[in-house]
Parts: sequence; structure tokens; C-alpha cells
Amino acid sequence: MSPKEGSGLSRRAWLATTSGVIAAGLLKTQADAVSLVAQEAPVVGQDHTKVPGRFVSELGQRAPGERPRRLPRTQALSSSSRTPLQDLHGIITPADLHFERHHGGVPNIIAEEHELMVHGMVDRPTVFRMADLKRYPQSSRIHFVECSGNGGGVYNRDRMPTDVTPQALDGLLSTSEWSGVMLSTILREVGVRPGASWLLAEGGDSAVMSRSVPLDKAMDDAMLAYGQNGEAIRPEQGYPVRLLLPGWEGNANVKWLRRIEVTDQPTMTREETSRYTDPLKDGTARQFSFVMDAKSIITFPSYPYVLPEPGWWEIKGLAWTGRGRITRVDISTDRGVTWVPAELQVPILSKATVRFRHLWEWDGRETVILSRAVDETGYVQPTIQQLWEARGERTNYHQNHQRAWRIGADGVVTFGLGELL
Ligand SMILES: Nc1nc2c(c(=O)[nH]1)N[C@H]1C(S)=C(S)[C@@H](COP(=O)(O)O)O[C@H]1N2
Ligand SMILES: [Mo]
Repeated sequence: MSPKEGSGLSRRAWLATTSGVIAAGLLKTQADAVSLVAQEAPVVGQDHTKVPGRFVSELGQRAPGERPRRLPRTQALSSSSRTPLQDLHGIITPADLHFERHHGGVPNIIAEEHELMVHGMVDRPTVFRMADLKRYPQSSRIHFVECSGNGGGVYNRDRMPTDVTPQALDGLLSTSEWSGVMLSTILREVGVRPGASWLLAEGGDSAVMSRSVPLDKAMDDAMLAYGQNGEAIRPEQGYPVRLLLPGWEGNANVKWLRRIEVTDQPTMTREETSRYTDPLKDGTARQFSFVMDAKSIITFPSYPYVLPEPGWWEIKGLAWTGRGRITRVDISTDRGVTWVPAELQVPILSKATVRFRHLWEWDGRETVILSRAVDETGYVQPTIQQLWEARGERTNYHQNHQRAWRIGADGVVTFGLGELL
């Protein structure tokens, strides 16, 4: 056997690492052989039972052919990058593919220098170092983080593009196993005074991003997270510690957390007055729209896939809700006229993404496919018309309406929302 002719891959490397050199006795040690193999990219057609494999390494690496990327990679202080939802399996986002949203860039914080001050309406104002936080009981929980701007901005009634990927549309969504200390533990430690009802969370980045959080949420399931998928939280996600508010809009999940002030009212920071309020159709705006409503997206088939032939295809996607568990995801393969429940893939966790799948026999005719999530409160993911009817068309935040993909008779898949207007 030999490498395929004209493959462009190194025939020399193949010869060097297999029969030629080994048979000639030129390789003296196993290490000689491995170093030769390890330096070369995969060779098409190579018989891997005939050459030694790589040795162990301190850090693992992706297969060279697998290149999922966060997109776009803009160079600006205020910027974002999106998770390639269509390339992932299961519900956990690899830490290096977790979406990013920074208002003032990523600070290079040295964990040993970092301090978290907790003060205000408390009995014992305290400065915590990371080593202090890690002495408290640890919790680990799987939760999504989603920017409330997710899904907005890509389209509106006048501009309905068709070349939109799941990543471009809803890639400001990621799920991790977060580890840290429950905020309630720390608040009990400092002793919250009677009359307190809110707190201010402040970030240690150049944006000094700050948000007000109701005390109820802080005492319920809020976490000071220092771990992400088993390792230290990444700098892009708030190293060494972030506020995690499960199910609440990404913005309130303050990264690089350096200060918590317990108060008896919201502080009305810039991020909750000029930003992160939702204009309504009557000219008013709703404020403190913290909870992320139920949502779902089909990630396969989606743009830019092309279905090569009619027949059985598995529709796959993700559903999530900030109100608890997803109880059902319905699929329509006929433009929203009829719906059938998809299968939900375990685990089905509270305030975490859930995988759904539905086996579909495509008859080869043009159609539009949609998904619709239902959560444990009975909330049903609305159509875009229902969303516009309730909230008007002037906000880019909390755009959780049903997503749609058009399947052409030629199998070409495109963003299909425009088909339904
Ligand atoms: N300190 C600080 N916290 C922050 C931000 C920021 O710019 N600075 N961005 C917020 C926004 S808008 C979102 S959507 C999430 C994004 O979290 P991620 O970058 O870990 O995905 O962090 C929030 N927390
Ligand atoms: Mo955000």
C-alpha cells in the first residue's frame, strides 16, 4: 500500500516513517520513529497499524481536520464572537468556543492579586481573595449563558437575509459546567442587613461593567463561578471569578467581578438605563427584563447545508429557557401548519440547553421547517408575528421567536424567516 498518487501529501514522510527506514534499521529507538510521525500532518491512505503513534503530551489537541471557530473575530474593545452551534454535539460548549462579549476588552488579571469586596448593607464588609472564596463549599452546575442581544440585529422586516448560519443568528449562546461558591453562602457570611433588597455587581475590566441584581436571585441560585468545564474559568469568561445568574440575560452575569454592594434599590447603572432596556411599541420601555424566555433553533439542517437527496434526515437542534426545564419541542416541516413533538435527549437540566431530534422523511419538495420550545411554566416560544405584536419591532433584545429554515427542491437550505412574513 502507498499514499494516493497526487494527494499532495508527503510521500517522503510516509516512506521515512514506514517500511523504508524501519526495514533498513535506520530507526534506533521508538522515540526516533515517533518524532518522525509526530512532525507530519496526517497522510492520506496511511495504515496506522504500521507506524507508531504520537507520545503523550501535556495538553490535548483537536484533530487537524476539525476546525470549529468562534466568529467573527473583530478587533475592537467592544466586540463579540459567536459559538459555532452547528458544529457541536451534546450540550456542553468547549471552553475555547464559548461565545465572548466584552465591552472593554479582556483584562489580564493575575488571580493572586484579585480582590472581591462585599460591602453596603451588611454586618461585616469583607474583601475576599480567590483563595478565600475557594475555602467555601463548592457547587457545580450546568447552565447556559445567552446575550440578550442574541438573534437581534441580523434581520428586520425590511432586511431579511437568507445566508444566515445558526452561529451568526444565535451564537451568543453557550453552555458550561460552572463551578464556584453559591453567592448565598458569601452573603450569609457577611450578614445581609434587614431592608436590603438589591445588590450592585461591578466588574474589574476597563468598562467597569455594573448591574443591579435583586437579592432574591442572589440568594436563590446565583454563583461566584471560578471554574468552567473542569478547569479555571477562561479570561474571556471572567477569570478569576464571574457572577453567574442562571437563566438571566448574559449582561447581568458580570465578569471579572470585583465588587458587590448590597443596597435597598437598583443602582440604575449605565447598563440598565441607556442599554438593556427593551423599547415597546407604545413608546415606553420595559426595564429589568432579566429572564431569558424559552427558545429553540434547528442546527441541522441549516444554512449552508445542502441535502443531497430526499429521504430520511434527522432534524437536530437546541432548546433552552431561563425559567427552568424545557418540557417539549415541537417540529413543523410544513411551514408551521402542523407540529409534532421532537425527542428530547437527556440530560434535560434546568436553565441549560437541551438537545432535540426528529426523524424526518423529506419528500424532495420545497418547504420551511421550524422548531417551537415549551417550558415547565407552559410558556410557548412565539412566532415572530406574536413577538412583534407583544413588543413592537424596535428592540433587538430578547428576540426569542421561532426560527425557520427553507429547504429548496434542490436541497439548498437557507434562513427561512422571510418566507413566513
Ligand atoms: N465586567 C464585564 N462583565 C460582562 C461584560 C463586560 O463587558 N464586562 N459583558 C456582559 C455581556 S453583554 C454578556 S452577553 C456576557 C458574556 O459572557 P461571555 O463573554 O463569558 O460569553 O458577559 C457580561 N458580563
Ligand atoms: Mo450581552
